[in-house]
Amino acid sequence: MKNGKVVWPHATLEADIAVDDGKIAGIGHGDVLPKADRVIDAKGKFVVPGGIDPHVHIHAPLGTAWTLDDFDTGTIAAAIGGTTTVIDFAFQQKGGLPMDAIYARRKEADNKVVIDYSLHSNLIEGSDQAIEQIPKIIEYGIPSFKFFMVYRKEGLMIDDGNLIPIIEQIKKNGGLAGAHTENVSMIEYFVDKALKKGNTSPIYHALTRPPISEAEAVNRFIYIANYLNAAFYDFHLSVREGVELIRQARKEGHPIYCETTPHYLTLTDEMLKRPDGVNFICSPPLRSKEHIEALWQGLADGTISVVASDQAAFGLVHKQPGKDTFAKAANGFPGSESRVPIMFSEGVQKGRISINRMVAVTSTNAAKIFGLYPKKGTIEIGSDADLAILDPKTDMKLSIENSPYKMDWSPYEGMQLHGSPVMTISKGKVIVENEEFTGKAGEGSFVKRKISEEILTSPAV
Ligand code: DUC
Ligand code: ZN
Ligand code: ZN
Repeated sequence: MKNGKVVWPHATLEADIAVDDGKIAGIGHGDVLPKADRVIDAKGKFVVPGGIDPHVHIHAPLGTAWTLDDFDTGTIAAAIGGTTTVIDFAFQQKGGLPMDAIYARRKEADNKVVIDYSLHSNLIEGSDQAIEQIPKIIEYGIPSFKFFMVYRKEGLMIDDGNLIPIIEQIKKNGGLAGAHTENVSMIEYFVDKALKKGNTSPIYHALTRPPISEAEAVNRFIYIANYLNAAFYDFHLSVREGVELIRQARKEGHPIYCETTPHYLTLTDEMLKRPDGVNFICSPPLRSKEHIEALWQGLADGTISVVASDQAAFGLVHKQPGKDTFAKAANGFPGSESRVPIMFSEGVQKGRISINRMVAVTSTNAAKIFGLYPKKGTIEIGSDADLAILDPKTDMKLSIENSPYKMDWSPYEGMQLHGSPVMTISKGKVIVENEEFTGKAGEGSFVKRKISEEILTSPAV
């Protein structure tokens, strides 16, 4: 690859990149690099590490419904959007063991994924046997965990008392605890009250999960993690107060990390008032402009380390039941394919973050936090040749018309993008070119992860 502007979190350099046997073999200028079978000219374009999307739910049972993608269509969508690694979830079953969920998920994914992938362990019951398995899960190469502080009635919540022995065990074995932070009791109270009054329209989804219900849970998890001297990753942060709490904890030196998503950065709760408002139900809910601005600020100043998609490909069929009452709509949006394009167009091209920061939050930081670095998330000799080429000159409208898989709606319908990925390379092979996917199912692999001591003991990224 020649003539591109190669981007890292701390530098941008015009350079050529040589690839051999799926790895980066050289970075420099043409005459010093080995001759190549194919030379890709990236003049006028950015060459970035392939995106890492550490929060996707491919063909997953969330609530009562299954998301509509599969490990082939789901990872093709990610690849089309410049992403070369995803981290999905292995949901422990009721009465089951977390390792069994991991084996089942691998069976489903291994022959289908088109890019490399990993899993988080999502514990929904902290039984003694489940806690006993934590060292084995980490040893297996899955050192990150997610818990729900909400969804008590659905049987998914881990309560605060149970969190203590779980986090202790994770910390002792070199893992990272993460959570969906919403205050369950407040939300149950507000939802019951709204429904009793007949307040069932979509906007009540947001009104019954006010910012305090998220901020309080972020604060509580930070307290618990700090008390146990443990690291913590907050999934899908959406509120200003949460940004402030995490900024303060990191300033004090605690290893606290968080992610936000493109939908919290670009869509407001006003969407819930539209005739198709029911489609815009997700949890935590979309927020007002004040929160969007705080999230961009947090991204720019280093408080927010990661932008993930929270891909949950629910179609209209899953959203429509919410027309009777917001409580019945499936929670979540498709969008893994739009994550890097939106961050490039809305973030870099609009001057909110630099291209270097974009690389950090869409790739390098996730690689570091979740233990994929330097194999993934950077352009260095010996790293996997996972690359995306971004063209700042392309214009594209996000629409269901050009959706890479069979979705019947897009939360970003009509959003105009200036600049987008035009090529994706996974382990040295071009898998997306001219908007066409050219890879194959099963070419991705499960990647074992190990998180560094630095990440687990200080706010390292
Ligand atoms: N949490 C997620 O991470 N994704 C979709 C729904 C939810 O509650
Ligand atoms: Zn969640
Ligand atoms: Zn999610």
